[in-house]
Amino acid sequence: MDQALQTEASAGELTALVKRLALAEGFDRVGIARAEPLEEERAHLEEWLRRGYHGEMRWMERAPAQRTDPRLVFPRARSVVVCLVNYFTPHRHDADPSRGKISRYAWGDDYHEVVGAKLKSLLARIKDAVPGSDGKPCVDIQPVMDKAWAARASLGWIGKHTNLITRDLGSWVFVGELLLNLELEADAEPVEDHCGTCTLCIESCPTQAITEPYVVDSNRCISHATIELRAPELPVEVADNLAGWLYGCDICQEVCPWNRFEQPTDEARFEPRAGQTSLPASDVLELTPETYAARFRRSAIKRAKLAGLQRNARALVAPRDGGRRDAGD
Ligand code: B12
Ligand code: SF4
Ligand code: SF4
Repeated sequence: MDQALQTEASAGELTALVKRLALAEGFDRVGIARAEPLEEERAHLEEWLRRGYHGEMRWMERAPAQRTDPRLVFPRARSVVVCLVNYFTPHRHDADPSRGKISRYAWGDDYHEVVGAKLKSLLARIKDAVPGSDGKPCVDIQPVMDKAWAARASLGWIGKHTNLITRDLGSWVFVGELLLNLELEADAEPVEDHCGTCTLCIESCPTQAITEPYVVDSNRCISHATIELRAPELPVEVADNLAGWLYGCDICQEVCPWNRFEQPTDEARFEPRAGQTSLPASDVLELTPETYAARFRRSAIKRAKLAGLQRNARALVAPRDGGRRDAGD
């Protein structure tokens, strides 16, 4: 950051301004961390990759140094402004077992677009207010560890299910960042880990994907299998324990006591499309490339591709012999 600019307004004044603008943009929570390498997190990331726990996500192997050092993503970064958006809407999954459940995060419009647009708009406001300021918006797809930054910015802790938990909104929050060239005051009072002796998420995972506290093996995770995996069939351990999920999985978060504090979001774009929180497997199997593209335009569900979604629907209606199925039984 230019020295002249930085001395015109104090770090404290700039920090207050950035936080005010973030809340005005509609973010639910905002915190600041210094743009420094994430040393401990890098060790965990490398161990996770070494064990092959990233499954199909080969792109996670690329540049762990960049993933854990924001200055390799935006060289002038001095601060990481971490912004949370609550996505909880007060709807439940359909009890009808012929329908496949969609995970909450994908009920409404694609969060990459919603959160990404808010971050871009926040950056524009900051640039207007502070001459010479610049930054880079990041949400999910950039090589930046979103949850680790949220924990660094004192917005919550990473739970044993590995999602970020806030004390007041639980874990139904998306995480995005602005890497900024402004020297801001960091929120340096970390939120304590409040998991305590609880192990509900670990015990409730139908595929034992949480192999130890704070570690998810994607190869076993329903979310990874139904969203990321491109194989023509689901892995046996997932197909036999699908628990009614068509796209993603929310079980480890649904059982978490901290999600009793969930509050409805103000963001109308996260309301379930056409009121649907689940989809009939038969409807999914009848989709054509055209009807699929129209139904899931600007939806995160597009990530699974039509072939992936239909593979998941097939696994729901016709489980393998001896397979346990919570939907349709
Ligand atoms: C890869 C990925 C996945 C993978 C792997 C999940 C994972 N745990 O990493 C899969 C496909 C399984 C996945 C699933 C989901 N994801 Co996802 N995913 C990501 C992504 C792209 C990278 C995460 C990452 O860096 N993983 C690397 C590993 C090493 O990190 P980690 O498991 O979190 O481990 C950390 C700690 O647990 C700790 N740790 C690790 N090992 C150990 C060992 C010990 C002993 C200790 C003490 C600590 C420790 O250190 C690590 C670094 O901080 C982020 C977006 C991003 N760019 O950050 C979204 C993100 C994490 N996903 C998100 C969401 C919403 C989901 C789902 C809920 C979607 C769904 N409903 O299906 C599920 C949740 C499943 C789960 N229990 O994690 C959100 C989470 C929001 C939140 N509140 O935390 C993110 C942040 C996207 C976003 N920008 O909002 N995801
Ligand atoms: S998302 Fe589902 S499968 Fe994956 S760790 Fe959580 S409960 Fe297990
Ligand atoms: S279910 Fe229990 S152990 Fe798991 S994240 Fe929530 S509080 Fe932590």
